[in-house]
Amino acid sequence: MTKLITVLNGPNLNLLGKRQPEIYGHDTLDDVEQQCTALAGEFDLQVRFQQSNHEGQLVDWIHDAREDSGGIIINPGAYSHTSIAILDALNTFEGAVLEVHVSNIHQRESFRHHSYVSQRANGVIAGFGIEGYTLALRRMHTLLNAG
Ligand code: CA2
Repeated sequence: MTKLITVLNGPNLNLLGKRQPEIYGHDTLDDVEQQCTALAGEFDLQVRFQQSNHEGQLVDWIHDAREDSGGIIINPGAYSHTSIAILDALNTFEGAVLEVHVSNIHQRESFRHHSYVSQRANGVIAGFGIEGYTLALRRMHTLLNAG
């Protein structure tokens, strides 16, 4: 059966490719979704790609993923560094969680060095640009086929 992977993006990531290309590159979130959808097809996976600027919406989508998804790939944006609510929600999810950051958060301001989500994540990718999403999807494929 085709497994569903939920790909979540947090605040301001809808602006990817439209502002600050020196940090986040030129590709848009639509480009990311297309790349993930194409790769998922090769792996017989399906992706549900969602972005919100609202913390509670991301929590609700994590709850939805509890019902139907084998894994979550999440770029929580700035909520990585602040949100215990998103961490708590992810802690209720039984599948694999992979955290993606487009930029290298460890090379940036010190307030970006800590991520609450990393405490739950099975793996973290940072600083690989948007390629991080497809790398995470490859890793998800490996994890789902390991058990
Ligand atoms: O590097 C990442 O992916 C981040 O999660 C992006 C967040 C930032 O708060 C995290 O520390 C690291 C910010 C997303 C803002 O995205 C924009 C994209 C283009 C233009 C402006 C903002």
